[in-house]
Amino acid sequence: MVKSSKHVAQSYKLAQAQYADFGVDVDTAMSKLATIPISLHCWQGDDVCGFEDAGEGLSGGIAVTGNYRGKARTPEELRADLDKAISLIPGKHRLNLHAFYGEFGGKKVDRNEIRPEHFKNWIDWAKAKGMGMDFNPTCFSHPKAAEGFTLSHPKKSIRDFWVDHCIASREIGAHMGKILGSPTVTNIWIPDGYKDTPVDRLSPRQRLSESLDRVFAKKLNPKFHLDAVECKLFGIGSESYVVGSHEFYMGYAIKNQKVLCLDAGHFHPTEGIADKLTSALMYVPEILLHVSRGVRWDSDHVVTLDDALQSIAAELVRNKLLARTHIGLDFFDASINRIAAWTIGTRNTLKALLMALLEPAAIHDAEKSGDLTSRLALMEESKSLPWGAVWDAYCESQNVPAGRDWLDEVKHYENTVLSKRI
Ligand code: RNT
Ligand code: ZN
Repeated sequence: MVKSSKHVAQSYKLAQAQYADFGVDVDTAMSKLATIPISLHCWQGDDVCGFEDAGEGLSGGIAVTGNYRGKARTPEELRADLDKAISLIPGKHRLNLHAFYGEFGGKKVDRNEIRPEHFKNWIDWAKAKGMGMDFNPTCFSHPKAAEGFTLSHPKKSIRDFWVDHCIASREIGAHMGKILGSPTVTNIWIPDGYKDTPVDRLSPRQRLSESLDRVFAKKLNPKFHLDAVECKLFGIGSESYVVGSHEFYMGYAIKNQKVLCLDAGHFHPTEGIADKLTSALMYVPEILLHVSRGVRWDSDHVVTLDDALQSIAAELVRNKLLARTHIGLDFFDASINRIAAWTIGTRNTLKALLMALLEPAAIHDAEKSGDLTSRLALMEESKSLPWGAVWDAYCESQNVPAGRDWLDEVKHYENTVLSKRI
């Protein structure tokens, strides 16, 4: 059932008045929301497979489960699926690409040989939409990562290979940023670690630090390119030790003034990343968020509108951190329609930001004046303000479906396009 625009407009009017009562201007919140880009991760569309010929399975302590029909098998299909998702998400966003999604024309191009030309179609696609792009070296799903170590591998020849891959990735990122006129964040995540307890926890970290120094040796213009590093607590097969831990990268990013990537699923199961933002941003220049959802041992479930997500959005807005934060998504689910997964996760991230932008200033005033009773009371009361009506109006103003109407479009696409991919 298509929700009538009339209902959206009526509910919006009432919501506007209710928010005004709280001193909140909903139009200002919507205009601000329209300026926040979310970097959509290409890898939700094909279960983190990529387009190399090698036929290596997914490795590196991450796993995709499910076998939902219609996974993208070619760059063209992946771009078409992204187009569909983008048409259902309000605002102007970015594309986050992994290195093994290059287009190699059927040739064997190893990871250390990738060049900007292998990404031309992606860049052209983004340019035509006025989108920026972000990038990632792919340090997994490769024979030289099969021993579970890459940049910190004890063998120099293997480290060298991954250093070269990361250097090539930075050059590609800088090229994208230059062509698209917006800095590309190239994020390094490596799977390195041990399943069981190591005795030497130090040497791999020393090697990682050295490798990173080599990767970052060449200065790139921050107008076009930024470097990020991503930590993790544990992965599948690296339960006992991960070389690139939080403390490791926090230290490295501070020392070298790199962008620190915080993935919401990369900490202890009950540990949120919201409270880390103001601390980390005192010492690192910028943050990259991997908006994700950990569930038990998996770090990458589709993002729901849960407390963790709302806390992250609230921290960014309340502390005016948006200008120094790059928001990207990182989840992969093959058990549901993949375009729905993108749409749900991205819309939820935007909803959380909208809720934060609609927060009454009176809550801040109460805290400043030491009236902690009012702070709690207003915080709780504001939770039942009609943000959903503002969201629907925002979607309509951005020409995308309001409410659940986007689902009909995904179902239609599934029946007419995805079901034909056998
Ligand atoms: C893995 C990291 C990393 C990957 C992507 C594919 O745990 O979160 O960001 O998900 O690079
Ligand atoms: Zn991540």
